[in-house]
Amino acid sequence: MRERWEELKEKALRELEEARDLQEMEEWRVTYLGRRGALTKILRSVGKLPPEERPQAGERANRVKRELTQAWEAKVEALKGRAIPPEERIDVTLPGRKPLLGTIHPVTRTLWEIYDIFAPLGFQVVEGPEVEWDRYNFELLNIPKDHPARDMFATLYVAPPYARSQEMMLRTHTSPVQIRTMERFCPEPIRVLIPGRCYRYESVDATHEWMFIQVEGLAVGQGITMADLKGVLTAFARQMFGEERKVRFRCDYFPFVEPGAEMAIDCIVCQGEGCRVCGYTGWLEILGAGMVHPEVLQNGGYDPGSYTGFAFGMGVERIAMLKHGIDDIRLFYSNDLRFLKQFS
Ligand code: 2NL
Repeated sequence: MRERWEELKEKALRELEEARDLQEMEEWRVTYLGRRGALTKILRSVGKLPPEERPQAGERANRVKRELTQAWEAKVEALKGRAIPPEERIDVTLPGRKPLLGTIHPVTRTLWEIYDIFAPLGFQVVEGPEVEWDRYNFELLNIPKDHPARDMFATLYVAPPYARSQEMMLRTHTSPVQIRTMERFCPEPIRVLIPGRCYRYESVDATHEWMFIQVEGLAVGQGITMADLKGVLTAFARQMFGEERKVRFRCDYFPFVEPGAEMAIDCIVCQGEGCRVCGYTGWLEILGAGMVHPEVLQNGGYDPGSYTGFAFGMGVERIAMLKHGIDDIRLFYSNDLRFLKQFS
């Protein structure tokens, strides 16, 4: 009996020696000290010994159990506090690795600046589909089929096999969303700002892309006049390009307005003196505008007898280019971080 105890203790301690981590320690504990462990089993057999042997055997058994428990506890403590090998060590004093942060695209940034100017004037942002029906992109905007005004918009049609490919296109401007908004809100007065991607079948160069971001504004209500148009757009030009800006309105043609106008500001580079940027004219054209054509008001559901409105549209890239002295529109869409990071 005595030898059995010693043997068990030796074996247990040898195996304990070999345990390398806390999991192996736990396995060892279950094997020897657990409720179904070797030690428990032997302790139970003490009860079967003749009564005179029991006290001594019991004492011995308890001693071995105590010794093994202490050995186990000591090693668990040691393992917990063990020195971590160099390859597993973490130097908490090292500076952190900088995560790669994206930045806001310069066109988005410019768009947000435009929102910030128009929001206090009561304009809310509305968006709509980029693939449009001929009806919304052209017909309802006073541009009937075979009308020469269609030549203003080199259109990308949605290709066959769509049966009505000539009826469906990538929108050439955001104006179809203006019509959709009028249909939705009529007869309420509206003031909306409509941003989004537009597409044209263009050969790409420093000032033309086949995709660009347009933002249009539209105000419809009773008693709106050209004075409102001029006041709102002058306020915009001065907040965007400097309070000292002069503005110039000249006649222009857009099929969906009458009268139509273009707005220019005195050149922000030469202050109107004449330079390469303004083509030695002293002026920079920044947007097109006009009083909403009565036909278009009607198409949006408003009675042109009692409602009027003004509208305007601009290319956001062009605004960003003027503001930051960027000379090539392609820079916005070529994913060159050296360019993009300058606007963070
Ligand atoms: C430009 C000129 C313009 C509009 C857009 C508009 C929309 C409706 C009715 C009347 Cl639904 N007008 N939009 C009017 C004049 C000019 O954009 O050069 N855009 C880049």
